[in-house]
Amino acid sequence: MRVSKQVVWVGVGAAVGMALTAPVSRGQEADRFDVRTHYDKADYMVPMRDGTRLFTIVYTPKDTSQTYPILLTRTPYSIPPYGPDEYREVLGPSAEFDRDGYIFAFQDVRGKFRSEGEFQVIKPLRTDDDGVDESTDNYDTIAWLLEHVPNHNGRVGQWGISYPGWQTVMGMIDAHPALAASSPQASPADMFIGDDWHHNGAFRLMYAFSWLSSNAGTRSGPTEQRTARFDYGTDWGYRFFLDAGTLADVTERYFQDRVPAWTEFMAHGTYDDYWQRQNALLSLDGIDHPILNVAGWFDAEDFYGPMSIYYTLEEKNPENRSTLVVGPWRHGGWRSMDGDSLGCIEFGSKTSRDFQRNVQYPFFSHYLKDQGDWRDDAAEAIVFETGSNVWKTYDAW
Ligand code: PG9
Repeated sequence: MRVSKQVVWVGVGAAVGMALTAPVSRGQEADRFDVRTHYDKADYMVPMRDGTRLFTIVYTPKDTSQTYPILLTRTPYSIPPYGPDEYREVLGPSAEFDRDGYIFAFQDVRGKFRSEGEFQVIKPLRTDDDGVDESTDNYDTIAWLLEHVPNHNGRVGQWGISYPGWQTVMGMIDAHPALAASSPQASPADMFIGDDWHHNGAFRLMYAFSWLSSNAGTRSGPTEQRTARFDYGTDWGYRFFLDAGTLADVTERYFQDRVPAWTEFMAHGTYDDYWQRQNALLSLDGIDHPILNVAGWFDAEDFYGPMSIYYTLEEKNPENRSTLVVGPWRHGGWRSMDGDSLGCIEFGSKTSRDFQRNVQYPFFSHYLKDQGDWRDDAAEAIVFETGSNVWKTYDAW
């Protein structure tokens, strides 16, 4: 890690110049405004180049006196509420975006929930020009939205936490030219080396077991229903896994051949071609739009991912604007928690709100709307220092 100048980042409003999977934090509740009053909701089956149609919900501002950028999130975790008259409580990465006015697009990725097709966990990029992958699905979705959703300003931003963060990275590769700003947050980069399933090659049975059993089973067709969480039959997780037996026993008892990714994992116990083809770091060349990379110091799932993505972007695209943010958060905590404490450790301020208001929101405002305090020469790294409990900015990292 190379650090040059350090500057203590002061305060709210001094803008330095995530999961969808997670509920919004208490701090955001206070800021809520009525989405239904200000936005219309529509859903579409968006065709991909191979004919597969992906279910997409778009919220558009009722005020059509101006144009708006599109903010896209693509996820395998569903995009409820599905009913035409039911609305999300918060549309953007934080409530500031809703008030400001964006076109918000949410999509079930290929093979998940109401989308057609087959889901493949961390699908490798295509090897032939005629193939499809998550990068082409991102591209085709943006192209379709620009053509069919009225009143946009021609610019698209994308963000997501964890798997949707990885989708954001896929969108950055061979990006649609209208993609003007991306924020991958806690994205995995390499599932054998440092993220989710393995840490330095050691298989994380507990995590793979729980994630795959809820998210990766085969399905009979599109659905709005989530898979019920696996019932461990005990709240003593350690005992459960002690008793689970060998990996062959786990396969026999719990998975059989119902979860393709589990079967594949069992067949690939080393860092072979199967895993190497999933390594996003190998494909991060030619990225030429601004990127905001977000990581949490205490993220036990995907800390390697955002850090290695940042380092690789810097190495392969030295001229491109790529900013690193690291806060005192667990996985996705910058959206699901206030960030003023973790366990018994206090951080002295609501660090998630600091990030949402002073970094994330100005970043997108600048690149998608030409508004706000963010500057093209913003700090290279915006990092929370635990212990002294201050945000610091660095012009090199
Ligand atoms: N860390 C989760 C994940 C990402 C990618 C693949 C599988 C799991 C997540 O929180 O989305």
